[in-house]
Amino acid sequence: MRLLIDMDGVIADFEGEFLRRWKTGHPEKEFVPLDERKGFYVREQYPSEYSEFVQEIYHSPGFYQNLPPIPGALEALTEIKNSLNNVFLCTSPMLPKYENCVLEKFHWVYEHLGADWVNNIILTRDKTIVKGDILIDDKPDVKGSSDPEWEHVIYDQPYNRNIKEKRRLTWRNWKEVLNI
Ligand code: U2P
Ligand code: MG
Repeated sequence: MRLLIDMDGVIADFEGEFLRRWKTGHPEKEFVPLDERKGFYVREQYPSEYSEFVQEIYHSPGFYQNLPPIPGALEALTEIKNSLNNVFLCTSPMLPKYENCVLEKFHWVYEHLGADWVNNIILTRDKTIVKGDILIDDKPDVKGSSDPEWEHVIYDQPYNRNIKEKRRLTWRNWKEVLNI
């Protein structure tokens, strides 16, 4: 089996880090608690007059590299790699402002998972052309130019709970869901 695993919202806590920085940088402004997040893009849930401030946070140097691992993810990845030959990290770059994101995603993998895993990074805007049996991803709809070969197993997050028709996984129940 070939398993594809997304990074932000699955193994790296994009939302948690965003909210921490938002509260520190803009203590006077309203914020959306994590369990009330709706819709995939954080920018779309904040008032449009805050759009620049929201983007400033995830475009800034150090944001991607300093994302805390999602609890249980690193342990699960180590176990998964011991039982499967084919495991890849499949993540999308922030565009058009890729300057920090692209390099820092590689640093993050090196620092948290080690040099071996850096060999297994797939960085693409179109995950539908990547071959695999399962893609674990927090995005409600992973679209692209092809009909994907993989099954999208959704990584459970408050902003994707409206999706009922896909199998759902967390780092607490992954063994049962994946049957590993
Ligand atoms: O936009 C490129 C990638 O950045 C992450 N992202 C961006 C905005 C946002 O609100 N939330 C978010 O997670 C995603 O990275 P990935 O999950 O593929 O690692 C998005 O694809
Ligand atoms: Mg994601």
